[in-house]
Amino acid sequence: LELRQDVFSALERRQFVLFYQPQVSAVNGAVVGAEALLRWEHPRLGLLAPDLFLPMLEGSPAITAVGAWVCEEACRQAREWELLGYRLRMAVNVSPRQLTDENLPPLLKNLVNRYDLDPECIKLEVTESMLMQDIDKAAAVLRSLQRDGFRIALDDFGTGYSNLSYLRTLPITAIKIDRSFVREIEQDRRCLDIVNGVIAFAKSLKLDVICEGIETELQKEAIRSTGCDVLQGYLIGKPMRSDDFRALLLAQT
Ligand code: G
Ligand code: G
Ligand code: MN
Ligand code: NA
Repeated sequence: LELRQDVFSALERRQFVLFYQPQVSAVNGAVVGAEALLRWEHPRLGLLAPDLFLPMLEGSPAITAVGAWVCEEACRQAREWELLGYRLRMAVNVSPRQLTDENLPPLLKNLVNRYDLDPECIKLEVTESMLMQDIDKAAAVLRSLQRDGFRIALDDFGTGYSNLSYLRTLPITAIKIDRSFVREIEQDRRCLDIVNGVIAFAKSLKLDVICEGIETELQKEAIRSTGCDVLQGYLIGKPMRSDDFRALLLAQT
């Protein structure tokens, strides 16, 4: 209850922060991207994950302001890394409300111009359930983003209905295989079979594939054997503060 009151002033109090989780090449382990993940530094309760507060904002106009802040902060950070010599792909999660907001494409276009970024470096992560809420509006927003050169990933792939028609009709450039397939990969042979199958059809559609939720070496090796391009998970790196992410970049050889 108290959270619900505080969350509406968190933005102006500058209590939101983005954490970044590394995404690495499955071939050579180089950091190729980051997923921006929102956190709320609550003055008394400490660091709060988005599941605790984003649902309270969704459905209110405040979600638009928070979403815009996330986009700007992610672009600012991508530019900072570029100036350090690292051209990374920045993945940004969008909310259902943003995905049907016709102002999202111009907002992002303005940001990449302002921060002198290639729109190819920004990847919006959307889920199937978001697309389903208002497919016509979402499709229009995605097509506009595609025209501007942004990339779009289908997050949590393999959960939900996995309606493959979205891959044909929408400008999706990547899929993120859901971590539920990775979690059981050592115990359940079918998980590996499914991942292999998804990779094969994703490649034939010329989609990039990211596997998330990799927590153990065995999972990593199993996923690498499938030919997946990019790996993400606690084994590779937990979501971290910008300072720690920079240290990770600088420690690479
Ligand atoms: O970071 P964590 O694993 O706690 O994220 C929990 C959920 O919140 C995930 O589904 C993630 O996609 C979502 N999420 C994280 N950051 C953002 C954000 O900036 N905007 C939106 N809309 N969702 C986010
Ligand atoms: O729904 P989405 O894929 O955007 O969720 C991202 C969330 O997944 C983040 O909150 C992040 O903290 C979490 N996450 C990232 N890597 C791992 C992992 O290896 N294991 C688990 N259990 N969660 C992870
Ligand atoms: Mn995501
Ligand atoms: Na996901």
